[in-house]
Amino acid sequence: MSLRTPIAAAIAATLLACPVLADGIMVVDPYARAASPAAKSGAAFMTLHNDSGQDDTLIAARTEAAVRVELHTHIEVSDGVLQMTEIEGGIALPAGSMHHMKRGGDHVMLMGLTGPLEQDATIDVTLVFEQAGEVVVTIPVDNDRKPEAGAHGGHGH
Ligand SMILES: [Cu+2]
Repeated sequence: MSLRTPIAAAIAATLLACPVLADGIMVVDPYARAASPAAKSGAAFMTLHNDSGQDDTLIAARTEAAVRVELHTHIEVSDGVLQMTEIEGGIALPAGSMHHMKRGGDHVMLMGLTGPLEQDATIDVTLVFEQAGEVVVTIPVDNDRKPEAGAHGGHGH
């Protein structure tokens, strides 16, 4: 048995258990999922906390798991019909605020997956903030996650 695997797993577990903290930006409870098992696209969801004391904006994201990454939200185009659209100017994070990305709402869109998003694998996603700069988040793949599971549980801030 290789020594490297358990150590890597332990490090990954530590990263997953704790919110990512970089210059007061916290990323809580991130997960990613494919749109469907054969889909070429997927999305990542998380809650962002800005405890940095200054206004910030999530302006972009990228990952090796997808050719193109966009910050999306859903708008209602007609009665009950939702359509995804890119968020112009990024996701604003005023000082002291939190932003909850969730299914049917804002999300990090992964377009042109470079491989299948396999259950319990992780992907590294680089979030680019106007002030805090680049923050790399290790995001577990959870294709089984129900839309609102965990939204009100877990970390309290
Ligand atoms: Cu989208």
